[in-house]
This record gives sequence, structure tokens and C-alpha cells, in this order.
Amino acid sequence: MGFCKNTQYLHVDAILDPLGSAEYCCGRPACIAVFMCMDMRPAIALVKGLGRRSLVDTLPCEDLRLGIRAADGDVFVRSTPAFLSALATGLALAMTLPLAASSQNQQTTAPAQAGAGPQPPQAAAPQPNPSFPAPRPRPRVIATTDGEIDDRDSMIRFLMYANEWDIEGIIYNSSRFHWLGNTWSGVEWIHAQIDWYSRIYSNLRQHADGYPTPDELRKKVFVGNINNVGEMELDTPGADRIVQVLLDDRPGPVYLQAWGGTNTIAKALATIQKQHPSEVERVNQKAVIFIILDQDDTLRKYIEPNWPKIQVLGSFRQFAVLAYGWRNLMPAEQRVFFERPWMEGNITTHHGPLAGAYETSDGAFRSEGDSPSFMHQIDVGLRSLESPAYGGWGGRFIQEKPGVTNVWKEAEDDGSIYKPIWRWAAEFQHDWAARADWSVKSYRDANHPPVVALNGPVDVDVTPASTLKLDLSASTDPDGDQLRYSWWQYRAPGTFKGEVIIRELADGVAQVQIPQDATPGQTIHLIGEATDSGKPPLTRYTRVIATVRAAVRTGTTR
Ligand SMILES: [Ca+2]
Ligand SMILES: [Ca+2]
Repeated sequence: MGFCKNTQYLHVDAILDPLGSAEYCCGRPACIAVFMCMDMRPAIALVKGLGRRSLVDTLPCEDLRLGIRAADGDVFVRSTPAFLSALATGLALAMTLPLAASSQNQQTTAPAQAGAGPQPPQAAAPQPNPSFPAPRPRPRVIATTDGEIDDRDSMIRFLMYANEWDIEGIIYNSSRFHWLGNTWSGVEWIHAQIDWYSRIYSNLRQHADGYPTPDELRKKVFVGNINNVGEMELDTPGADRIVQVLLDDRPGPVYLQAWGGTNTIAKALATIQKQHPSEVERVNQKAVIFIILDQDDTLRKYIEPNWPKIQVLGSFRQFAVLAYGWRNLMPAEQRVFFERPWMEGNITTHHGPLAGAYETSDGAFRSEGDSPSFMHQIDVGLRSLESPAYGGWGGRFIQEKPGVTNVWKEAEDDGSIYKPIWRWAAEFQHDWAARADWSVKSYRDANHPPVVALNGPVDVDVTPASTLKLDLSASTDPDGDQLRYSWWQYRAPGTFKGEVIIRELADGVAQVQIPQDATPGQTIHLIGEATDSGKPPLTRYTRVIATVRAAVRTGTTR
């Protein structure tokens, strides 16, 4: 069952591999390691560390956990003092851990071979813990960009969030606005930004694990199809890179972000269609194309007719709320986070060379029309990666044509095509401000987001006229900040369109009255927010999706 069925032992020899991918981040500096079985090869990644030595030295052992992730389930064990001391002294390098990985919740057992290596870990039982969210694979992302001024601004934000994904490619690409020889910004500007990133990298990594090294990033930069609008004939390093990632043995999702045209993506797909036809189905399952505007005709003329099953999310209009016309498209309450005083106070001055390179409009936010294509994949607890219809920082989507389940366009919230993005603006701008702080400040002097812990499942069954109890009281903050909670109904993505009554009690506990007229099969989306008392205030979420059932009561209803 799963990848790991024949894996008896996990070798900890990858622990010092600086390129080890952190597939999981629990959001707490106390969580140190995740073991992964992938393609039959064990791997290990440190998570959320402050440097592996200092972490082990300075945090109490009882707060340290070791996560073992099998392909078919997650098994968590508390790390043992023996393991920790081995880790602290570097001896863990040679240590072998047994993994009973054939099924979920199976207990780990004591090591079978202890003689050859140093002190082995002791047996430990799984420790289900609601504050330790189940790991999910990090999205793999490839950005394709036409280098417009607003792409360059988006890239600054993108690099500050570089720890959130496995960045597999950053690719120069044309669009109907820009191509080689036509208002073209060249093929050096991404490297220039990575140079600025290199000057803040050592600071950023004090705040979160998973930031790629500048050299790792440089190796991911490729030139794609730039010679003309919609050019998809040439074999280019950028298109080849996309082919390579889509055909590799690692699982998806791979988000293919089109910040310009879709032509380099189209060229890659055409290569796969022609040279690897047997891989088409796998690529359909692996790739998700996120398009900002239709910036050439390769989506409609090539991708749609030839790849009718591939996932396509199109932000054809919604992105505009973060583009040049933002002032006219968002309410005054949100605009304040984009005006000159806010930008200068939080981002563009005194926040290091990368933020300082932001190309403003007289000091104010200029345009980041392409940012929704990656903000969608920042996992803040809104579960936006589970369905485009749920909505998150990158906006919300509906199926473009009824019955066609893989092609999406932007959705409206309360009659506004822009609200699915601006409704989160205060929170994602504050979050960005914290990243700007991370660029220059110490861990102690900067803020870090809360870790939301829902006591109970995120998917529950409810019956009409019942009460659903929701509980975030186990949530924590890595800085020890106070947390302020809020529960609200996100009506747009739910299929029950009426209003539910939410009674908020202390400490993030709420009681939701399920209406009498809710009918079986309908869904109610309930967003739980925790906002910390740090500066800037940071918010993380959970989303409980309640599905109305007829008679049998399950889940946490009563
Ligand atoms: Ca662009
Ligand atoms: Ca905090």
C-alpha cells in the first residue's frame, strides 16, 4: 500500500542535505523533522527550524516532535531524548529508524538494528494531536513571466514567500504586451532580484525554514519562448524545464503560473503530446495552470482543444484588483494598505534591498496583477488548494462551463468580481509586511503567524436544527502573542445560501445553529480566524465545511 510498503528502514543520512525539501511545515519552531517516503526513497527534511543545532539545544524536548509521513497516511511519534541527543551531536547522520509504514496509524517499532550505529531511538506510540496539522505536500510551482513592471513587483513578493513552495522554475516568457524587441525588459532582471534576495536570505531563514538558497533559485531560472507573441514552435530551455518537471517521478500538484502568455507552457504540453503521449493522463492529474488574463491565444487555440482534461484556473478579470487600477476596484477600508504611507512604513523603506527595489507609483503600491497566481498557493489554512471554488488569498473560482469540471474562471462574492481577493487584503498585506520585517529583523523583533488548531475535523456532517460546536482554543502563537478569534460564514462557496447564526464564546469557541431549512447535501463553509497581537497583526485560518445530512448524526454535532 502506498509508496512505502517495502521500506523497512528510514535512513537519516539525508538530514544534513541542504537541498532536502521541507514538504511540511507545522508552523511551530518546535517541530523539527519530517520523514518522507517518496518513490521508494526515504528522505528527510527539517521543518521550521532555527538552525538544527540551536533548535535542539534551546527548546525543551517535550515540544519536539518527529513526523513520519507515509504515502497513505501520517504517523506521528514523539521524538525521543536519544534521537534528540543524536541529532544535536550530529550522530543522527548514521542512525537508522525503523518505519512500519504499511498503514495509517500503525505504530512505529523499536529499531531492529542498533549495533552498527549510535544510540537508536526508543519505541514511541503515535500521538494524535489536534495542534499538529496533518502534513500536506507542498505545491510545486513554476512561474512564467513577461517581465512587465508589475511582474517585477510581483516577483519581489514571490521571493519573500519562496519558502512556501518548491520553486521548480522561474521562466522568461512573452505576452501580447511584451516580447523580445517589444518593450522587453531583458533576461537579467530575475537574477538581479535573486541577488537582492541573497542579501536577505540569511535573515529570512531565521524566521522560517524552507527558503531556497540563492544558488538553488538561480538554477531554476530559464529562458522560455520569448521571441514573439504566442510563439510555441521553438524548443527552449524554459519549455524543456516544464516538460522535465511534469514528467519527473515526484507527485504534483505542479502549478504552472502564467504571468504572461501561456505559450511556453503550451510548448511544453505540445512536446509531451508529441513525444510522450503515454504520459498525457499523468500530466492531466499533475499540472494545474493558473492564468492571469489571456495574454496570447495559445490557451484557446492549443491547450483547450488538445488538453481537454487539464486543470485551468483563469483569473481573467479578478486579478485586476491588484493591478494598476486597484484604487478604483477596492473599498477605501482596504485601499489604505496600498497607499504610500503604508507602503513606505511597511515595505519599501528600511526593509532591505529586495523590498527596497519595489517599483512604486509615487510611493504607493503600483501593480501586482500576477500575484494572485501564487497567493492562491500560500497555505494559510483556507484550504484553497482543495478546490478552486473555496477561495483564498488568490481569489475564488467557478466552473467556466457547466459540466466541465477542470476549467475555472473567477467567481463573484456578494455580487463583486473583486471581493474574493480584496476581502483578505488587510491580512495578506500585513503578512507581506511581516515578510519585509523578516528581511531585516531578528526573530525576536519580528512577528510570526499564529498556528491555528481546530479541535475536531474540518469536514463535518450536520443535521438541520442541530448545533455545531467549533473550537480553536488550542491555537498558539510562536511569539507568545495573544490571539483574537473570529468565526464567520463564507456564504459564496457554500451551497446553502441562507444565513446561519454563529454564537461566539470565549477563546475561539463558537456554536453554529444549523438552520431548519438546510437540506441534505448542502454545504456550509465556516471560517475560523486567529489574529495575533503582534506587529503587524498576523492571521491564519481554518475552514470547516459542514455538510447537511438527513437523519444520522455524526461528526461533532449534537
Ligand atoms: Ca505579466
Ligand atoms: Ca505572532
